[in-house]
Amino acid sequence: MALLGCLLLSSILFAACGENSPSILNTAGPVAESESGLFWIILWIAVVIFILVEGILIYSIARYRERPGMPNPFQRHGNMTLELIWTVIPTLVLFVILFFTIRGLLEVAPENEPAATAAQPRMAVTAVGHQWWWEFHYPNYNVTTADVLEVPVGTTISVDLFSNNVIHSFWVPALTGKTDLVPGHDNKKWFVADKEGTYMGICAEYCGTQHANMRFEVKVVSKDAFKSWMSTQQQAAATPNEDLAKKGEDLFKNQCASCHGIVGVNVKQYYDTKAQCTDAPGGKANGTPECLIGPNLTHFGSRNLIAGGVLDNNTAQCDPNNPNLLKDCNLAKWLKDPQGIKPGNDMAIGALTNEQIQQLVAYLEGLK
Ligand code: HEC
Ligand SMILES: [Cu+2]
Repeated sequence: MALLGCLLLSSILFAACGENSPSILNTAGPVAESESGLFWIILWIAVVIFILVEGILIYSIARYRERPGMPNPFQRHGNMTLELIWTVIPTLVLFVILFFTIRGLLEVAPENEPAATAAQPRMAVTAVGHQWWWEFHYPNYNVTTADVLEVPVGTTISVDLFSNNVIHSFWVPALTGKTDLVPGHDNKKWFVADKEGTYMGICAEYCGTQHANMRFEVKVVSKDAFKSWMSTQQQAAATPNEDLAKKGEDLFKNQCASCHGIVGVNVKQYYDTKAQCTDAPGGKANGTPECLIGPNLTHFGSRNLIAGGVLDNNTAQCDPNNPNLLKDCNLAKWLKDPQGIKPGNDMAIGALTNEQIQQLVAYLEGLK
């Protein structure tokens, strides 16, 4: 039984060791390293204390167990020296942990964001928590995207956290710990990614029924790859030239443009939700072009996730002429039944015919 128990336990432990597992111990940058460092310090202190206390306990049980004819042991109740010792030692241990905790807090605090240098530049991003998906705005480039936060490697990413609905929490286990997005309270955070790769991000504060489907990806690419990605994102949407996609664009204008923006089609430019979509004087109301309720779709075809990661955007399976489009292509599934896939989400639309879905897939997946 013990062996079986150990085997089962180890399988649970090692199950988390995959390359891309979103673990705080699988770090890819200095902020997460500082945080996991604190975890290890506290764990090792606890291990030492555990072995010490359990060791003395087991030793005492064996050495001083009751034997026939033994007298009652000496009673130490009320011994001031002992009482002091076992009050002071834990207090000191807690102060050591407090020291490392405060040091860690200061290391990753917004005030300690590294200054931009040639080797490690800085980039600002606004992360907006919607119900239930993430929007990312790049103020220096005037670009807005959703679900995937693409960033260059070795760059300080300075994140402005904004919500105008409920509290969400931004968490990318491999890169940085959690910070809440509190309506009316402007939280900031920063992180650096040292390694290229794709890291999972999660909303870590319960925000409604689809909270678990409010995921995102941080895609870390080389500085050159980022530049070329960004210059594509800055372009207006591609004008479709084949028939299916053209019909898709018309359909979008008629049925989707009240909630989604596509630059060059129904909006002139990307908008900054945090700056424009507020209750403050001069703020725009929900439903205006500056303040649409759904993700901007200008370059939807270049993204990996659909609707907070509830589905992968499996572009390769989305050839509009595929007779099994509705089985194979996740975008088609989403358009067929957004409420079935993500119940309660804000995309409430009338049923589309299979033909319309085919046209929309042709159009949207072409928006690279
Ligand atoms: C009433 C507003 C509304 C209408 C109308 C609407 N959508 Fe949406 N759409 C949303 C919202 C909100 C989301 C995000 C839902 C979520 O993730 O919780 C969304 C998500 C999406 C996504 C996933 C985008 C991403 O980046 O994850 C696609 C694609 C999409 N909609 C396409 C369409 C198309 C095509 C139409 C027209 C047939 C349409 N939508 C009509 C509100 C709307
Ligand atoms: Cu959330």
